[in-house]
Amino acid sequence: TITRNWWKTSTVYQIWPASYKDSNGDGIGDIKGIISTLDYLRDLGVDVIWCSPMYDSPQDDMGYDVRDYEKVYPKYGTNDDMQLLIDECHSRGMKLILDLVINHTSSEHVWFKESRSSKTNPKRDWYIWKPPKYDEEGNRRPPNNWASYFSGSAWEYDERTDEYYLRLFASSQPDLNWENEETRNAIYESAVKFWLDKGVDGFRIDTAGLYSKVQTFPDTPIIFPEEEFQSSKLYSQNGPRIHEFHKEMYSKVTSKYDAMTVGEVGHCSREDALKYVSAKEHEMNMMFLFNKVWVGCDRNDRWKFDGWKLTDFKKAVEIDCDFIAGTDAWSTVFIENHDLPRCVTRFGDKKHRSQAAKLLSILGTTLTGTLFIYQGQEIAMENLPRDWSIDEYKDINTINRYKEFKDKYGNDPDFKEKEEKLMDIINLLARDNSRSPVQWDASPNAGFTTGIPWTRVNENYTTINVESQIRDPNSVLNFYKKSIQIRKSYQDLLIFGDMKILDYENQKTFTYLKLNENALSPKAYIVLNFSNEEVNFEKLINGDFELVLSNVDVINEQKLSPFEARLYIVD
Ligand code: TEU
Ligand code: CA
Repeated sequence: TITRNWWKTSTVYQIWPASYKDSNGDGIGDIKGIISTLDYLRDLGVDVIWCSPMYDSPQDDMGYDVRDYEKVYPKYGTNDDMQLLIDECHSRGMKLILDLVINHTSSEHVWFKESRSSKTNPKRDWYIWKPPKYDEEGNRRPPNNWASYFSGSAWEYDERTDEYYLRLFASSQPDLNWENEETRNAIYESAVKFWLDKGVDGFRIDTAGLYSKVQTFPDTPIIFPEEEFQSSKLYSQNGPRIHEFHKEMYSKVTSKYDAMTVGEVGHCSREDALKYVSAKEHEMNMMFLFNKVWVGCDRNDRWKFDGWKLTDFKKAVEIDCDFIAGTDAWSTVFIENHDLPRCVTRFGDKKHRSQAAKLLSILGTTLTGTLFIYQGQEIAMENLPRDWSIDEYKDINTINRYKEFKDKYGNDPDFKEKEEKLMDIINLLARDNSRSPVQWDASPNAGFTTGIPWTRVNENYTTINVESQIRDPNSVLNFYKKSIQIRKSYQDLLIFGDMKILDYENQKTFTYLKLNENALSPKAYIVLNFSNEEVNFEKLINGDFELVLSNVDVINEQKLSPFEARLYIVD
C-alpha cells in the first residue's frame, strides 16, 4: 500500500512570475498580481502553487540566476509581499512552494564577487576555478571540452586571476562548488531555511542532479563530431557524491519541516532516478520524468528534433506511469512548464485546439503521480505565431542558439533557407513559447498589464482568454476544472493506480486502463484519439461502461471524432 501524503494527491499550478499578472502597470508580472488571482486558482482546484524564481536577480536567465536568495526581485515586489502571498495561500487552504536554484548563483551574487576577486579570497573555493590549457600553437583553451546547456563552452575565462570558472548554463551563472562543506552550509541557511522559516511549504529543486561533478573534470567522449563542445552529462549529472549531498540537505533541513520536494534531475535511467526519490533514501519526495515531453527530441541537444510517433509517446507515458511500480517512490505528471513549448501546439492540432487541449487534460488527470499544470495550459494557450521574427524571442537559450547558428552559416548562399529551418524548430520547441503573457481577458494586452508588456502578447488573446472561458461552460478551462475534480474522486485509480495500455500498435488512438491495487473492478478505461481524423471505436474489454468524462456533446458508439477523448469507469 502507498502512503497517502498530502503532496501526492495535490494538484500543483506553476507560476512564472514575469508573465503571469502585472498589478502596477510596469509591464512585468509581480507578486501582488499573483495574489489577485488566488481565488481563481482555488476555484480551478489548485492545491499547491509553485512559484518560479522570484529572488533578486539580474534576470539573464529569468531569475534562475540568483543574486540574493534572501531578497525578492524588486520589480516583483518586497519580502513583505512574499509573506502576504504565503499567508493568503494558507488562508485559502493552499500551499506554496518555491524554486530552489542552488547549482549555481548569478555572477552578481556577493559570494561570487568575492570568489573572483583573488585566488586567495576565502570564498575562492566556493565556485569551480581551473587554470587554462594551451594548445600546440600556444592558444589559451578551456580546461576541458564540456558544453554549456546554452551553447558554447561551459567554462568562462576571467582575466583578473587568469583562470576559468565552470558555468553549465549562462556565463553569468557560475556553478557553486558543492565539494566545499562551508558552501553547502551557506546554501542551506540562505536559500533553503530562510524561506521555510517564513512558512513556504517546500521546493521545486532546480537541476537537482548536477551538484556533484567528477573532480578530475575529464573531456567528454565525442557525441556530436561536428560540434566543438560536448554535453557534460556523463561527468556532471548523477555524479559521485550527489546522493550524499541530497541526504545531507534532507537530514539537516527539509526533513525538519513537512516540506514537499520535487527535483528536476533531467533524464536518467529508472534505477538512477529511484535513488533520489525512494522514500527510504531520504532525499526528495519526487522528481519530474521527462520521457513524454521530450519525445522525438535528442536528449543531448534540445534543438535536434525528428518528429514523433504515437507509439513512441505511449511507450514514454508507460515508462513514466510504471516508474513507481513495486517501489516506495513517488512520481509526477506534467506536459508543460517554463522550459517547454505549449502542449496543445506540440501534441495537438491548431484546427482542433479546444478538443485537443481537453484530450490532453484527460491524459494528464488520469496518469499516476502528482499533477502539475503550467500557467495558461488550463486555457490552451498556444506557441508563438510562426511569423514572428527572432527579435521577439527573449530567452537566452534561444538567442545563444541563434547567434551560434548565424556565426556558423551567416555567409552561406543558402543562409535564408537554413534560417527558415532553424526558425521552424525554434518556433516549435523554444522556451519562449510558454513565456508569453497569460491571457486574462480580451482587453488590450490580454489584461496582463495596463502598461507596455516586457514581452509580446500573443494576438490570439481576443479569442483565447480566461475571462471568456470562465463564462463558457464548454471551455477548456471548465473542462480542466471538471477533470481535476474527477481525478480526486477516483484517486485510487487515477492518481495511485497502475497503467495498462490496450492498443499498443495503434498510431491514431491511445487506449489504456488504470487499475487499483488488486487490479479488481472498478477500472478506469481511457481512450484518446490523437489524430485529426475520425476513427473507429470499439470497447476492448468487457464490463459495464459508465462514461464519466468526454470532450464531445454527442457520443457515437462506433466512432471517435478528431481528438475525441473519453474516460469510462468499468465495473
Ligand atoms: O533547467 C535545467 C535544464 O537542464 C533544462 O531543462 C534546460 O533548461 C534546457 O535543457 C535548456 O535547453 C533548469 C530550469 O528549469 C531552467 O529554466 C534554467 O534555465 C536552468 O535550470 C538553469 O537554472
Ligand atoms: Ca509589475
